[in-house]
Amino acid sequence: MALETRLTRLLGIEHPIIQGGMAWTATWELVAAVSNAGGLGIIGAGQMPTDLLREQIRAAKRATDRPFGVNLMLLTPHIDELVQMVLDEGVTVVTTGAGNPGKYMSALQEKGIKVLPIAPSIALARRLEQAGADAIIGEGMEAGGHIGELTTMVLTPQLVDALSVPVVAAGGIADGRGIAAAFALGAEGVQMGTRFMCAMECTIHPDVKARILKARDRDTVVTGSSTGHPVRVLKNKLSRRIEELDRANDPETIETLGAGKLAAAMREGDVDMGSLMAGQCSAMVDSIQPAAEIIAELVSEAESVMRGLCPQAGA
Ligand code: TUI
Repeated sequence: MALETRLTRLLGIEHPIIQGGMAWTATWELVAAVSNAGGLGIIGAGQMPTDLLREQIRAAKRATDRPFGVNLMLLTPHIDELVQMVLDEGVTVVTTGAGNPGKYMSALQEKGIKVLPIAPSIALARRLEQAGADAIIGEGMEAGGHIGELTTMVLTPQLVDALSVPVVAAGGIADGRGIAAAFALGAEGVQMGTRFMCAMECTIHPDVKARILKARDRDTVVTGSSTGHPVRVLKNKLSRRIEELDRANDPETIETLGAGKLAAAMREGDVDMGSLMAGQCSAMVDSIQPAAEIIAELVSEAESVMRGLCPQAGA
């Protein structure tokens, strides 16, 4: 049984597994490893300077001849410049987060780039489909980083009912059981971030990987709700300080305090005062493995779970 779907055909990939485009985390080394293993690697642009992102794209191209993508974080002040550079360099796929990519859609698609916006709600997903999105990534609030309000379990089937384009489920998926569950809800692919943070090829600081491996079920918290941009992180000194500021309704201090803290965690390993963005499924990640091994394990587990649920279909 192969996990072939409209998504694998749309993107020209072997397995319907997208690696989340996490800022300061998903660099070309991880991206190329995931794409070479038959998934879709995505470079996390975050607030990266344009030249650095260009170098990342070029390095990924040298390391894989398979499709890969870039995630554009739409709150980035120089987003127009990043979009222009991506148009010039050419990638297979752009995913977007933290906003509505409507105004960039036609320019990207005219270059043959598939656009997969991330949507945390049905209304936004409908608008993005209308605007021409090739598929929609529905991200539940189990995910790490900036999140919406709905869980993956309720978001996914509603997106599948509301849309004609393929739906990719994200948030809370860490193993083959999660993939099988997403497929049961009608998704045609999954996006996973946290599991890939513990890939061998992921270049984040080893102390952050260690925190994920150690995490238990209730070790993440959503902070920054008072800013209008809630963010799920592993609990630490910074998250406790931001919780206090949320209670004091002081979004300005949160914005100031939060600046640069994701890079401080992921690049420098500041696990106390850095922003440890990671999903609830941190608790389900328990080893550091090569990306190819993660993908092979995910596919084989998903297939065996699906066969177990529906023995005739697997016969
Ligand atoms: O984008 C993410 N995850 C992220 S972005 C990020 S950087 C950041 N840091 C601090 C504050 C805010 C961002 C860290 N993690 N995931 C995809 C995602 N997109 N989650 C939620 C959304 C989203 C939210 C609102 C997408 C669209 C949207 O639209 C609002 C509108 O314009 O209608």
